[in-house]
Amino acid sequence: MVRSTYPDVEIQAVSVYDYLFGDLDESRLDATALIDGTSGAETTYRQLIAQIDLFAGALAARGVGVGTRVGVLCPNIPAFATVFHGILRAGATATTVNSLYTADEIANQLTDAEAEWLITVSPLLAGAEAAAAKVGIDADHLIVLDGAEGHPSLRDLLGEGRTAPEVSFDPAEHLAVLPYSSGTTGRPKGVMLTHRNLVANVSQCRSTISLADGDRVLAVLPFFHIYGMTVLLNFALRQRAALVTMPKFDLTEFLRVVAEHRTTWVFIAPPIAVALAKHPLIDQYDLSSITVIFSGAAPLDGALASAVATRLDCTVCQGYGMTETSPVTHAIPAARDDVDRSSVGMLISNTEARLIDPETGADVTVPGDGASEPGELLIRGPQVMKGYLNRPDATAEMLDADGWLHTGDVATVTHDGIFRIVDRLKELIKYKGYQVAPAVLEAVLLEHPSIADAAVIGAQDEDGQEVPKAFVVRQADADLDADAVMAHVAAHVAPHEKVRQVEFIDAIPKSASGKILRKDLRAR
Ligand code: AYL
Repeated sequence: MVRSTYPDVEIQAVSVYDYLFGDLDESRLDATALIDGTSGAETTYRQLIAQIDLFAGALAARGVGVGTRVGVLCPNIPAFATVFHGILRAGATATTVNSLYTADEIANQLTDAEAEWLITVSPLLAGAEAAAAKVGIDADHLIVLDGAEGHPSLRDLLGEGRTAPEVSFDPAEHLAVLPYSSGTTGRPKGVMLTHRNLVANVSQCRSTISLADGDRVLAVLPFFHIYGMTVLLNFALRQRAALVTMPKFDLTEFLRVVAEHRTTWVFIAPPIAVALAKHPLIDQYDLSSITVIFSGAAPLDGALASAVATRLDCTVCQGYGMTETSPVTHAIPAARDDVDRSSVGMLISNTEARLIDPETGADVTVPGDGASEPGELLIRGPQVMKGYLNRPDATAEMLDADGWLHTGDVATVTHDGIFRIVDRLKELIKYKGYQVAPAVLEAVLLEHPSIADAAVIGAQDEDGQEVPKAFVVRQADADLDADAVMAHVAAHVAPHEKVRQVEFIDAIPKSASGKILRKDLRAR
């Protein structure tokens, strides 16, 4: 077993709202909390808290409280913070939805999470309305923040001038959020994260990641995903930094926003690092404000990390974790120049890890010198989820009786506690840091009349980034080419889930019990 080398921090038994804003220093109230990167509009901490309270009050007046689940389908805009923290402040649970999802995917999540409300913005209204209709959410339960005929708007709700309700719950048990993750296998499942999980992960980040007040943080990674939710919306705000929001990634706009708002920390996923290392546009902008680029959600190549660090003259760090761990478990401390940037750094505070042989379950030996043999990474700590919603079997597969979470990732560890992720046992694919569940794509492929069988795995593109690849068995005499396969999938899934490579094959290799042998496909 490996324990974090950081001293343990106290995890306060309070709600997310109380932890983030309960003891906000008078001197910080008028500091900037949020900047809309598109319009430049600023929100101070005082304004943000007032809006959160008003929003929570308006929700409570409509019966939203402990036990209510609220879907949030919204890009990164400052109002996301009001909505998200307002929902939690009212005692309700937020289920954040990928804003790229199709109407069917939105509806699936809302149904599974038993959401009774949906909050969105007018550009996403068509999908939101279709999903709401499917799920039985009425127009008055579909809040459109910037306003739409027949729906409550943010201005309407804040304008009611209500005060936040008194709510009481046990932070260690009560669900703050239900983000979706496919975990090691199958379709997306609701990840039950309590107030304590989220408070813990922010507390752990605070003691190990050096972002501080006065920092200006680029918030381009989506708040609906656990990375943006915890690291930006919770951790950066708890540090009293300013978040500069961007609703989507576009390289030119990204560079303009960094240069204009002089952001100091930029959180990214690896594909943005590829652009920062290679794209000619980079030289046309003043990016000298950047001190740290922090990458997570998928493997970052070491040579790519150095190329970015040299070109932008900044520190590049990497973190690791998963939705099921709120998410952060490992990070490279910005000040540690000696830690290899292709590693994921060390365990953050209050966190323990084991590496086990996936076949035998035996612990891998941690050597006195050099690096260990690879083993499946197991994690234990206060950030580990309560389980998957309504799925005791899937929960039991991932979380054992002693509280160890089986990540499905393969890692090594050095004698001084530096971890490296070297492989993935689970079927999950990461495309641009987003989750893609092979099971979802395989079901879509099998709906095509000319496809007899199919399997999807992760393959690499020319930049070394992971992309979904389909192996397809055609029906006898079927006239089907790769473009037709890709077009069929694209018509049924969100853009990040598209199949990007196709190989035709005679038969999908399967075990005696009918399980797809993904290892054999990867070996081809
Ligand atoms: P999910 N290197 C390799 N693989 C990674 C890394 C990394 N740095 N980070 C995440 N993964 C993979 O739920 C790994 O397979 O959460 C892991 O099981 O969308 C899976 O992605 C989890 O995917 C941070 C910043 C964590 C971001 C995150 C990412 C959370 C992604 C800590 O400081």
